[in-house]
Amino acid sequence: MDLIIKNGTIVTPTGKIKADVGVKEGKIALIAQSIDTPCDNVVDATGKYVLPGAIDGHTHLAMPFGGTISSDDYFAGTRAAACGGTTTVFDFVLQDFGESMVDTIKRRDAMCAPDAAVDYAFHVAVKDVSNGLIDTIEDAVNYGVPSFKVFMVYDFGVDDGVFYQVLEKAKSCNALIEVHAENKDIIAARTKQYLAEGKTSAWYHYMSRPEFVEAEADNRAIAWAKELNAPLYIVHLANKEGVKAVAQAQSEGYEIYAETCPQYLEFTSDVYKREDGRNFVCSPPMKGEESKKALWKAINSGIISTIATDHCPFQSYEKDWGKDDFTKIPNGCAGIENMFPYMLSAANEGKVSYEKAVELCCSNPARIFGCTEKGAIEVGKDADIVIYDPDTEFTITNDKMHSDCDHTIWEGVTLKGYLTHTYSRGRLVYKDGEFLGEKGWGKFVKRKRG
Ligand code: DUC
Ligand code: ZN
Ligand code: ZN
Repeated sequence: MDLIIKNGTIVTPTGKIKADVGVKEGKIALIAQSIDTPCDNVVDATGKYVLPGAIDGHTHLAMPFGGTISSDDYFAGTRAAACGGTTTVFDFVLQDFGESMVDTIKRRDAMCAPDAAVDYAFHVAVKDVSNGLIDTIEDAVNYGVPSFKVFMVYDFGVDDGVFYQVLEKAKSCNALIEVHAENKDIIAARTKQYLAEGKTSAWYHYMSRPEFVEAEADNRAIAWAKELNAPLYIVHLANKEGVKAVAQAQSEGYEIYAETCPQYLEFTSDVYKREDGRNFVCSPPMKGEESKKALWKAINSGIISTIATDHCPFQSYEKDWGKDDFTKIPNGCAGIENMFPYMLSAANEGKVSYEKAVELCCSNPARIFGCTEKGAIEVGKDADIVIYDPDTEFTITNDKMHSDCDHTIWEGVTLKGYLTHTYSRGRLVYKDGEFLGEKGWGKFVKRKRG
């Protein structure tokens, strides 16, 4: 064995077991009551949990957006991920007009491969399906990228016709369509009105896209998916009516998934009234207390399948562009390093079970997105492993984070328990507050949906 983790408690989605874990050549090679084979690298995990590395299904690294580029490039983003126990990072790659889906993937991979510190995968954000490009969705599926995203908002979003076509195509080739659901036209109308009235603070970012603006789009997207009987994955679900719509479709037997993010579970729209409210500007915005409660409930009842971050940080000086005009604030926040510790802290506090945290952050994203080698402490899987100490406390401050961003919306939030080690394919990449990985270690994860 190259590594043996002894005396820990392994967490799976269905229970906990006290066992040792043996790692050989980057894979989990043995799980047994006691592994006593000679090994130079034995780690004692007495009193600790041994968990699969998390999979963050939703990040925007080095993304051109809001007049700038998100501040974590591939190295910074994946370094921060490693230090937060996330060992697979999904990035959205924006297709160029006229570009095939596979060319989009290869273009991005050429940029990322030298930099990633943990394994990475892509979803293609579709813009153009004209002139036969729709058929290149199937080529991408065969290449190992079976998930695509459409934005119902932004200048790079698609119209309803393209969304419909993409759903139809995806169904025919076992791909999954993800959607950023908000109503673009209502946002535009409300924004125009607020600006005309001189209402320009960060609060009006929320007011321009409140609950119903997201819920309406959720319902519309779900209606089309139902009509086509195509699978649909709603990213960053943040409103209570959307939860209802997802639950209803699921109860009718449709393959509809929902993802939410820690920021929607921790904060409410009140953050936009704060002096530093612009730092919290992301889309969809944080919603009211009732939505927050509905999201927690949906997690525990199984309506929400995954947690991801929507990690898309911008520096303070860029957020400041919108001090006097909320429309000039680049949308997005940091979170890649906080997701798994946050959900494990929630488990430690009894808000969810540890098993549920593993399901949401590891096994469900692996299953839904087709990462066959990831997401579980099981013999044969990649040795992406986190060791977690439930008996410590960790207060998040930006100086302890490993992203390139100069602030975090999580500043001052105290977590119960924290990780001590992260392994990526058996290699130690994080220990006790320190990044120990390397640029270029991360590999592109080719996927196949079951
Ligand atoms: N929302 C954000 O806040 N940032 C990136 C893209 C998105 O949809
Ligand atoms: Zn989005
Ligand atoms: Zn996003």
